[in-house]
Amino acid sequence: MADLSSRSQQDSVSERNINSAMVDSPNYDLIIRNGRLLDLSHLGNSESSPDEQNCDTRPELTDIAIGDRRILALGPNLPGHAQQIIDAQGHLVGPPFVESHIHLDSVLTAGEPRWNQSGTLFEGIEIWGDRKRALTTADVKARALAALKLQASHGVLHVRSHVDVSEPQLIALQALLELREEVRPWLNLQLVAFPQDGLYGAPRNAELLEEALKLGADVVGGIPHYEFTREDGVRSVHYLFDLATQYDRPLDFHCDEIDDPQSRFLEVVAACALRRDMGDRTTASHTTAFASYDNSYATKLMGLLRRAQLNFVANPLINITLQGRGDSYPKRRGITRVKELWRAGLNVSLGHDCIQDPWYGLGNGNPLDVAHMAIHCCQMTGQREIAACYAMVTKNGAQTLGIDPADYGVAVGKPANLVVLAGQTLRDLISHRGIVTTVVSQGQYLAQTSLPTTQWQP
Ligand code: 17E
Ligand code: FE2
Repeated sequence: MADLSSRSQQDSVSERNINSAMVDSPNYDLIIRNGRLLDLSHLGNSESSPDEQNCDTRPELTDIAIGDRRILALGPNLPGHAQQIIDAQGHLVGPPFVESHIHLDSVLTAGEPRWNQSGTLFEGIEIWGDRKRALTTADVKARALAALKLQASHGVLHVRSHVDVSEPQLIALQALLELREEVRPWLNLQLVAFPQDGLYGAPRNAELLEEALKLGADVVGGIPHYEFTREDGVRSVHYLFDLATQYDRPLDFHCDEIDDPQSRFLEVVAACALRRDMGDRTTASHTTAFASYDNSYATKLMGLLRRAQLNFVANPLINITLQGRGDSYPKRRGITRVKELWRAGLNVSLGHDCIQDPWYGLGNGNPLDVAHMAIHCCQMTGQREIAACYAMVTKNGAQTLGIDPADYGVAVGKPANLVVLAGQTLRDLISHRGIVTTVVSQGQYLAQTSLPTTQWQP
Protein backbone atom coordinates (compact mmCIF):
# COMPACT_ATOMS: atom_id res chain seq x y z
CA MET A 1 0.00 0.00 0.00
CA ALA A 2 2.63 2.50 1.11
CA ASP A 3 4.69 1.58 -1.94
CA LEU A 4 1.85 2.20 -4.33
CA SER A 5 0.96 5.58 -2.89
CA SER A 6 4.56 6.77 -2.93
CA ARG A 7 4.92 5.56 -6.52
CA SER A 8 1.85 7.47 -7.63
CA GLN A 9 3.13 10.57 -5.83
CA GLN A 10 6.42 10.17 -7.66
CA ASP A 11 4.60 9.69 -10.97
CA SER A 12 2.71 12.93 -10.50
CA VAL A 13 5.94 14.65 -9.48
CA SER A 14 7.73 13.46 -12.62
CA GLU A 15 4.73 14.45 -14.77
CA ARG A 16 4.96 17.90 -13.29
CA ASN A 17 8.66 17.93 -14.05
CA ILE A 18 8.09 17.10 -17.69
CA ASN A 19 5.39 19.77 -17.84
CA SER A 20 7.75 22.21 -16.18
CA ALA A 21 10.53 21.39 -18.59
CA MET A 22 8.19 22.18 -21.49
CA VAL A 23 7.63 25.72 -20.34
CA ASP A 24 10.76 27.89 -20.37
CA SER A 25 10.65 28.98 -16.83
CA PRO A 26 8.72 26.83 -14.39
CA ASN A 27 7.26 28.30 -11.26
CA TYR A 28 8.17 26.74 -7.93
CA ASP A 29 7.36 27.54 -4.31
CA LEU A 30 11.00 27.70 -3.26
CA ILE A 31 14.40 27.43 -4.96
CA ILE A 32 17.66 26.95 -3.12
CA ARG A 33 20.54 28.09 -5.31
CA ASN A 34 24.30 27.45 -5.03
CA GLY A 35 24.18 24.58 -2.59
CA ARG A 36 26.54 21.61 -2.46
CA LEU A 37 24.49 18.46 -2.20
CA LEU A 38 25.58 16.02 0.48
CA ASP A 39 25.08 12.61 -1.07
CA LEU A 40 24.54 10.27 1.83
CA SER A 41 24.09 7.12 -0.22
CA HIS A 42 27.60 5.72 0.33
CA LEU A 43 28.41 7.87 3.32
CA GLY A 44 29.39 5.96 6.36
CA ASN A 45 29.51 2.62 4.60
CA SER A 46 32.52 0.86 6.12
CA GLU A 47 33.18 -0.91 2.83
CA SER A 48 32.98 2.14 0.55
CA SER A 49 36.11 2.89 -1.44
CA PRO A 50 38.23 5.91 -0.49
CA ASP A 51 37.15 7.76 -3.68
CA GLU A 52 33.50 7.60 -2.64
CA GLN A 53 32.30 10.50 -0.55
CA ASN A 54 34.34 10.95 2.60
CA CYS A 55 34.67 13.87 4.96
CA ASP A 56 36.87 15.82 2.50
CA THR A 57 34.64 15.55 -0.56
CA ARG A 58 33.48 18.98 -1.79
CA PRO A 59 30.37 18.40 -3.88
CA GLU A 60 29.65 20.45 -7.04
CA LEU A 61 27.25 23.40 -6.89
CA THR A 62 23.60 22.63 -7.51
CA ASP A 63 20.13 24.19 -7.23
CA ILE A 64 17.11 22.55 -5.64
CA ALA A 65 13.54 23.41 -6.63
CA ILE A 66 10.60 22.72 -4.35
CA GLY A 67 6.83 22.71 -4.88
CA ASP A 68 3.85 20.86 -3.41
CA ARG A 69 6.04 20.07 -0.36
CA ARG A 70 8.33 17.91 -2.51
CA ILE A 71 11.66 18.25 -4.26
CA LEU A 72 10.76 18.75 -7.93
CA ALA A 73 14.11 19.35 -9.60
CA LEU A 74 17.81 19.20 -8.81
CA GLY A 75 20.77 20.34 -10.87
CA PRO A 76 23.12 23.22 -11.65
CA ASN A 77 21.60 26.52 -12.85
CA LEU A 78 17.98 25.34 -12.83
CA PRO A 79 15.70 27.57 -14.87
CA GLY A 80 12.63 28.84 -13.04
CA HIS A 81 11.04 31.29 -10.66
CA ALA A 82 9.87 30.90 -7.10
CA GLN A 83 8.11 32.92 -4.45
CA GLN A 84 11.19 32.46 -2.32
CA ILE A 85 14.81 32.01 -3.36
CA ILE A 86 17.48 31.05 -0.86
CA ASP A 87 21.12 31.58 -1.75
CA ALA A 88 23.03 28.75 -0.04
CA GLN A 89 26.30 30.62 -0.75
CA GLY A 90 28.23 27.49 -1.68
CA HIS A 91 27.35 25.73 1.56
CA LEU A 92 26.30 22.13 1.98
CA VAL A 93 22.67 21.11 1.62
CA GLY A 94 21.57 17.81 3.08
CA PRO A 95 18.71 15.94 4.67
CA PRO A 96 17.68 16.90 8.20
CA PHE A 97 19.39 15.45 11.25
CA VAL A 98 17.71 12.61 13.10
CA GLU A 99 17.74 12.59 16.90
CA SER A 100 17.48 8.89 17.63
CA HIS A 101 17.55 9.05 21.43
CA ILE A 102 16.48 11.79 23.81
CA HIS A 103 14.43 12.05 27.01
CA LEU A 104 12.11 15.02 26.39
CA ASP A 105 10.19 14.58 29.67
CA SER A 106 13.25 15.51 31.75
CA VAL A 107 14.88 18.17 29.52
CA LEU A 108 15.69 21.54 31.10
CA THR A 109 15.26 20.40 34.71
CA ALA A 110 18.95 20.44 35.72
CA GLY A 111 19.31 21.37 39.39
CA GLU A 112 15.67 20.60 40.21
CA PRO A 113 15.27 19.76 43.01
CA ARG A 114 19.05 19.33 43.39
CA TRP A 115 22.22 18.82 41.36
CA ASN A 116 23.73 15.43 40.61
CA GLN A 117 26.84 15.43 42.82
CA SER A 118 28.19 11.97 41.99
CA GLY A 119 27.57 12.33 38.26
CA THR A 120 26.20 8.78 38.10
CA LEU A 121 23.22 7.31 36.31
CA PHE A 122 21.84 6.11 39.65
CA GLU A 123 21.89 9.49 41.38
CA GLY A 124 20.25 10.89 38.23
CA ILE A 125 17.43 8.35 38.49
CA GLU A 126 16.91 9.28 42.17
CA ILE A 127 16.77 13.02 41.46
CA TRP A 128 14.38 12.47 38.55
CA GLY A 129 12.26 10.32 40.91
CA ASP A 130 11.76 13.42 43.07
CA ARG A 131 11.36 15.88 40.20
CA LYS A 132 8.74 13.78 38.47
CA ARG A 133 6.38 14.08 41.44
CA ALA A 134 6.02 17.78 40.53
CA LEU A 135 5.23 17.21 36.81
CA THR A 136 2.26 18.97 35.24
CA THR A 137 1.11 18.81 31.65
CA ALA A 138 2.00 22.46 31.10
CA ASP A 139 5.47 22.03 32.63
CA VAL A 140 6.31 19.01 30.43
CA LYS A 141 4.92 20.57 27.25
CA ALA A 142 6.72 23.88 27.71
CA ARG A 143 10.12 22.30 28.38
CA ALA A 144 9.78 19.68 25.64
CA LEU A 145 8.68 22.26 23.08
CA ALA A 146 11.61 24.51 24.00
CA ALA A 147 13.95 21.54 23.48
CA LEU A 148 12.35 20.58 20.15
CA LYS A 149 12.74 24.16 18.93
CA LEU A 150 16.40 24.11 19.93
CA GLN A 151 16.86 20.84 18.07
CA ALA A 152 14.96 22.02 15.00
CA SER A 153 17.03 25.21 14.90
CA HIS A 154 20.04 22.87 14.56
CA GLY A 155 18.33 21.04 11.70
CA VAL A 156 16.72 18.10 13.52
CA LEU A 157 13.32 17.17 12.02
CA HIS A 158 12.94 13.58 13.26
CA VAL A 159 13.08 12.78 16.98
CA ARG A 160 12.67 9.60 19.03
CA SER A 161 12.03 10.44 22.68
CA HIS A 162 11.86 8.05 25.61
CA VAL A 163 9.12 8.95 28.12
CA ASP A 164 9.11 7.61 31.66
CA VAL A 165 5.95 5.56 32.12
CA SER A 166 6.79 4.34 35.62
CA GLU A 167 4.93 7.37 36.96
CA PRO A 168 1.41 6.46 38.14
CA GLN A 169 -0.52 9.21 36.37
CA LEU A 170 1.34 9.06 33.04
CA ILE A 171 1.41 12.88 33.04
CA ALA A 172 4.56 13.14 30.92
CA LEU A 173 3.26 10.61 28.42
CA GLN A 174 -0.09 12.36 27.98
CA ALA A 175 1.63 15.75 27.63
CA LEU A 176 4.05 14.43 24.98
CA LEU A 177 1.27 12.64 23.07
CA GLU A 178 -0.46 16.03 22.79
CA LEU A 179 2.77 17.72 21.77
CA ARG A 180 3.50 15.01 19.17
CA GLU A 181 0.28 16.01 17.36
CA GLU A 182 0.88 19.75 17.78
CA VAL A 183 4.34 19.62 16.19
CA ARG A 184 3.42 17.12 13.46
CA PRO A 185 3.15 19.83 10.76
CA TRP A 186 6.87 20.56 11.13
CA LEU A 187 8.54 17.73 13.06
CA ASN A 188 8.20 13.96 13.27
CA LEU A 189 8.18 12.85 16.93
CA GLN A 190 8.15 9.22 18.10
CA LEU A 191 7.53 8.30 21.74
CA VAL A 192 9.01 5.28 23.52
CA ALA A 193 7.13 3.95 26.58
CA PHE A 194 10.14 3.71 28.91
CA PRO A 195 9.84 2.20 32.42
CA GLN A 196 12.64 4.20 34.09
CA ASP A 197 12.17 2.52 37.50
CA GLY A 198 12.09 -0.97 36.00
CA LEU A 199 9.21 -2.99 34.62
CA TYR A 200 9.07 -4.93 37.90
CA GLY A 201 10.40 -2.12 40.14
CA ALA A 202 6.86 -1.35 41.38
CA PRO A 203 3.73 -3.50 41.16
CA ARG A 204 1.87 -1.37 38.59
CA ASN A 205 4.74 -0.59 36.20
CA ALA A 206 4.03 -3.34 33.66
CA GLU A 207 0.36 -2.31 33.59
CA LEU A 208 1.34 1.36 33.11
CA LEU A 209 3.56 0.48 30.16
CA GLU A 210 0.74 -1.38 28.45
CA GLU A 211 -1.61 1.52 29.19
CA ALA A 212 0.92 3.83 27.47
CA LEU A 213 0.80 1.66 24.34
CA LYS A 214 -3.00 1.78 24.39
CA LEU A 215 -2.83 5.58 24.65
CA GLY A 216 -0.63 5.71 21.54
CA ALA A 217 3.06 5.40 22.46
CA ASP A 218 4.91 4.43 19.28
CA VAL A 219 7.66 2.19 20.65
CA VAL A 220 8.07 -0.35 23.49
CA GLY A 221 10.93 0.51 25.88
CA GLY A 222 12.72 -1.39 28.62
CA ILE A 223 15.62 -1.25 31.08
CA PRO A 224 16.67 -4.85 31.88
CA HIS A 225 19.98 -3.96 33.62
CA TYR A 226 18.06 -1.92 36.21
CA GLU A 227 15.61 -4.67 37.22
CA PHE A 228 16.24 -6.14 40.70
CA THR A 229 17.72 -9.41 39.46
CA ARG A 230 19.24 -10.91 36.34
CA GLU A 231 16.14 -13.15 36.12
CA ASP A 232 13.77 -10.16 36.24
CA GLY A 233 15.83 -8.51 33.51
CA VAL A 234 15.60 -11.53 31.22
CA ARG A 235 11.88 -11.93 31.97
CA SER A 236 11.29 -8.24 31.15
CA VAL A 237 12.91 -8.60 27.72
CA HIS A 238 10.76 -11.62 26.79
CA TYR A 239 7.61 -9.91 28.09
CA LEU A 240 8.36 -6.72 26.15
CA PHE A 241 8.89 -8.64 22.90
CA ASP A 242 5.50 -10.32 23.47
CA LEU A 243 3.90 -6.94 24.05
CA ALA A 244 5.56 -5.45 20.95
CA THR A 245 4.24 -8.35 18.88
CA GLN A 246 0.76 -8.00 20.36
CA TYR A 247 0.58 -4.22 19.76
CA ASP A 248 2.65 -4.29 16.54
CA ARG A 249 5.26 -1.78 17.75
CA PRO A 250 9.06 -1.61 17.43
CA LEU A 251 11.27 -1.88 20.51
CA ASP A 252 14.03 0.33 21.91
CA PHE A 253 15.77 -0.87 25.09
CA HIS A 254 18.00 1.00 27.48
CA CYS A 255 20.34 -1.97 27.51
CA ASP A 256 23.36 -2.62 29.75
CA GLU A 257 23.94 1.05 30.61
CA ILE A 258 26.40 0.18 33.35
CA ASP A 259 30.13 -0.58 33.64
CA ASP A 260 29.42 -4.06 34.99
CA PRO A 261 30.95 -6.61 32.57
CA GLN A 262 28.43 -9.17 33.90
CA SER A 263 25.50 -7.13 32.56
CA ARG A 264 24.65 -9.23 29.50
CA PHE A 265 21.15 -8.34 28.38
CA LEU A 266 22.24 -7.41 24.86
CA GLU A 267 22.55 -11.13 24.08
CA VAL A 268 18.98 -11.67 25.33
CA VAL A 269 17.62 -8.78 23.24
CA ALA A 270 19.54 -9.97 20.15
CA ALA A 271 18.38 -13.59 20.57
CA CYS A 272 14.72 -12.50 20.86
CA ALA A 273 15.08 -10.21 17.83
CA LEU A 274 16.68 -13.01 15.80
CA ARG A 275 14.16 -15.71 16.75
CA ARG A 276 11.19 -13.43 16.06
CA ASP A 277 12.77 -11.96 12.93
CA MET A 278 12.42 -8.46 14.41
CA GLY A 279 16.01 -7.19 14.13
CA ASP A 280 15.13 -4.19 11.95
CA ARG A 281 12.41 -3.20 14.48
CA THR A 282 14.66 -3.60 17.52
CA THR A 283 17.12 -1.06 18.94
CA ALA A 284 19.66 -1.50 21.71
CA SER A 285 20.49 1.91 23.21
CA HIS A 286 23.54 2.76 25.32
CA THR A 287 24.96 -0.85 25.63
CA THR A 288 27.92 0.65 27.51
CA ALA A 289 28.81 -2.63 29.25
CA PHE A 290 29.90 -3.87 25.81
CA ALA A 291 32.98 -1.69 26.35
CA SER A 292 33.74 -3.66 29.53
CA TYR A 293 33.27 -7.19 28.14
CA ASP A 294 36.47 -9.09 27.48
CA ASN A 295 37.28 -9.66 23.85
CA SER A 296 36.56 -13.38 23.83
CA TYR A 297 32.92 -12.83 24.89
CA ALA A 298 32.63 -9.70 22.71
CA THR A 299 33.71 -11.70 19.64
CA LYS A 300 31.12 -14.40 20.28
CA LEU A 301 28.45 -11.74 20.90
CA MET A 302 29.33 -9.90 17.69
CA GLY A 303 28.49 -13.06 15.70
CA LEU A 304 24.99 -13.09 17.21
CA LEU A 305 24.54 -9.35 16.59
CA ARG A 306 25.46 -9.77 12.92
CA ARG A 307 22.83 -12.47 12.58
CA ALA A 308 20.16 -10.51 14.45
CA GLN A 309 20.80 -7.26 12.51
CA LEU A 310 19.37 -5.00 15.20
CA ASN A 311 19.99 -1.25 15.46
CA PHE A 312 22.29 0.43 17.96
CA VAL A 313 22.22 3.90 19.49
CA ALA A 314 25.26 5.25 21.33
CA ASN A 315 24.98 8.43 23.40
CA PRO A 316 28.58 9.61 23.70
CA LEU A 317 27.96 13.02 25.34
CA ILE A 318 26.20 11.40 28.26
CA ASN A 319 28.00 8.08 28.63
CA ILE A 320 31.47 9.63 28.54
CA THR A 321 30.40 11.54 31.66
CA LEU A 322 28.17 8.96 33.45
CA GLN A 323 30.37 5.89 33.05
CA GLY A 324 33.68 5.10 34.69
CA ARG A 325 32.65 6.97 37.85
CA GLY A 326 33.63 4.01 40.00
CA ASP A 327 37.04 3.64 38.37
CA SER A 328 40.28 5.19 39.52
CA TYR A 329 42.97 4.69 36.85
CA PRO A 330 43.04 3.29 34.27
CA LYS A 331 39.55 4.75 33.82
CA ARG A 332 37.11 3.26 31.30
CA ARG A 333 35.44 5.38 28.63
CA GLY A 334 32.15 3.51 28.89
CA ILE A 335 31.03 3.99 25.28
CA THR A 336 29.80 0.96 23.39
CA ARG A 337 31.96 -0.53 20.61
CA VAL A 338 30.80 1.92 17.96
CA LYS A 339 33.69 1.40 15.56
CA GLU A 340 33.50 -2.38 15.71
CA LEU A 341 29.70 -2.44 15.27
CA TRP A 342 30.03 -0.08 12.30
CA ARG A 343 32.78 -2.21 10.77
CA ALA A 344 30.58 -5.26 11.20
CA GLY A 345 28.00 -3.52 8.99
CA LEU A 346 25.42 -3.00 11.75
CA ASN A 347 23.27 0.11 11.80
CA VAL A 348 24.66 2.46 14.47
CA SER A 349 23.20 5.87 15.20
CA LEU A 350 24.06 8.50 17.79
CA GLY A 351 21.78 10.29 20.23
CA HIS A 352 22.03 13.39 22.41
CA ASP A 353 20.15 11.60 25.27
CA CYS A 354 19.89 14.62 27.60
CA ILE A 355 19.57 18.38 27.44
CA GLN A 356 20.24 19.92 30.86
CA ASP A 357 18.63 17.32 33.10
CA PRO A 358 19.49 15.28 36.22
CA TRP A 359 21.98 13.20 34.24
CA TYR A 360 23.75 15.93 32.26
CA GLY A 361 23.70 19.64 33.03
CA LEU A 362 24.85 20.81 29.59
CA GLY A 363 23.80 20.55 25.96
CA ASN A 364 21.76 22.47 23.41
CA GLY A 365 20.46 19.71 21.13
CA ASN A 366 23.05 20.15 18.39
CA PRO A 367 23.72 16.79 16.67
CA LEU A 368 27.11 18.05 15.44
CA ASP A 369 28.22 18.15 19.09
CA VAL A 370 27.17 14.52 19.39
CA ALA A 371 29.04 13.50 16.22
CA HIS A 372 32.09 15.50 17.37
CA MET A 373 32.11 13.72 20.73
CA ALA A 374 31.74 10.30 19.07
CA ILE A 375 34.66 11.02 16.74
CA HIS A 376 36.80 11.67 19.83
CA CYS A 377 35.62 9.05 22.30
CA CYS A 378 35.31 6.26 19.75
CA GLN A 379 38.54 7.30 17.97
CA MET A 380 36.68 7.56 14.66
CA THR A 381 39.22 10.01 13.23
CA GLY A 382 39.82 8.45 9.77
CA GLN A 383 38.28 10.16 6.74
CA ARG A 384 35.62 7.49 6.29
CA GLU A 385 35.12 7.26 10.03
CA ILE A 386 34.37 10.99 10.35
CA ALA A 387 31.91 10.63 7.48
CA ALA A 388 30.40 7.60 9.23
CA CYS A 389 29.77 9.65 12.38
CA TYR A 390 27.85 12.13 10.23
CA ALA A 391 25.81 9.25 8.80
CA MET A 392 25.07 8.23 12.40
CA VAL A 393 23.24 11.51 13.11
CA THR A 394 21.42 11.48 9.76
CA LYS A 395 20.54 8.47 7.62
CA ASN A 396 21.44 5.76 10.14
CA GLY A 397 19.14 7.49 12.62
CA ALA A 398 16.40 7.47 9.97
CA GLN A 399 16.87 3.71 9.67
CA THR A 400 16.70 3.27 13.46
CA LEU A 401 13.43 5.23 13.53
CA GLY A 402 12.03 3.05 10.74
CA ILE A 403 11.55 6.00 8.36
CA ASP A 404 10.77 4.81 4.82
CA PRO A 405 13.93 5.41 2.71
CA ALA A 406 11.64 6.89 0.02
CA ASP A 407 10.81 9.67 2.49
CA TYR A 408 14.34 10.59 3.62
CA GLY A 409 17.11 12.26 1.64
CA VAL A 410 17.49 15.05 -0.87
CA ALA A 411 16.32 13.66 -4.23
CA VAL A 412 13.63 14.43 -6.78
CA GLY A 413 10.24 13.18 -5.62
CA LYS A 414 11.10 13.07 -1.92
CA PRO A 415 9.46 15.27 0.73
CA ALA A 416 11.16 18.67 0.88
CA ASN A 417 12.84 18.40 4.27
CA LEU A 418 16.37 19.75 4.14
CA VAL A 419 18.97 21.90 5.80
CA VAL A 420 21.65 24.33 4.60
CA LEU A 421 24.82 23.89 6.64
CA ALA A 422 27.66 26.43 6.85
CA GLY A 423 30.56 24.41 5.49
CA GLN A 424 31.78 23.01 2.19
CA THR A 425 32.95 19.62 3.43
CA LEU A 426 32.02 17.42 6.38
CA ARG A 427 35.42 18.07 7.92
CA ASP A 428 34.64 21.83 7.88
CA LEU A 429 31.21 21.23 9.25
CA ILE A 430 32.30 19.10 12.17
CA SER A 431 35.42 21.13 13.00
CA HIS A 432 33.41 24.36 13.24
CA ARG A 433 30.13 22.77 14.37
CA GLY A 434 28.84 24.56 11.24
CA ILE A 435 25.70 26.57 11.78
CA VAL A 436 22.50 25.34 10.13
CA THR A 437 21.54 28.56 8.37
CA THR A 438 18.23 27.38 6.89
CA VAL A 439 15.81 24.64 7.83
CA VAL A 440 13.08 23.70 5.35
CA SER A 441 10.35 21.41 6.66
CA GLN A 442 7.66 19.99 4.35
CA GLY A 443 8.55 22.53 1.69
CA GLN A 444 8.31 25.55 4.02
CA TYR A 445 10.90 27.69 5.70
CA LEU A 446 11.01 26.67 9.36
CA ALA A 447 14.04 28.45 10.78
CA GLN A 448 16.92 30.64 9.75
CA THR A 449 20.07 31.45 11.68
CA SER A 450 22.59 34.13 10.70
CA LEU A 451 26.27 33.44 10.64
CA PRO A 452 28.35 35.32 13.20
CA THR A 453 30.97 37.68 11.81
CA THR A 454 34.23 38.74 13.43
CA GLN A 455 35.48 42.31 13.13
CA TRP A 456 39.25 42.69 13.43
CA GLN A 457 40.95 45.88 14.60
CA PRO A 458 42.93 47.44 11.71
N1 17E B 1 17.62 7.31 32.12
C1 17E B 1 18.49 6.29 31.97
O1 17E B 1 18.21 5.16 32.43
N2 17E B 1 19.64 6.50 31.31
C2 17E B 1 19.94 7.68 30.82
N3 17E B 1 21.09 7.87 30.18
C3 17E B 1 19.04 8.76 30.98
C4 17E B 1 17.88 8.54 31.64
C5 17E B 1 19.37 10.11 30.44
FE1 FE2 C 1 18.71 7.26 27.47
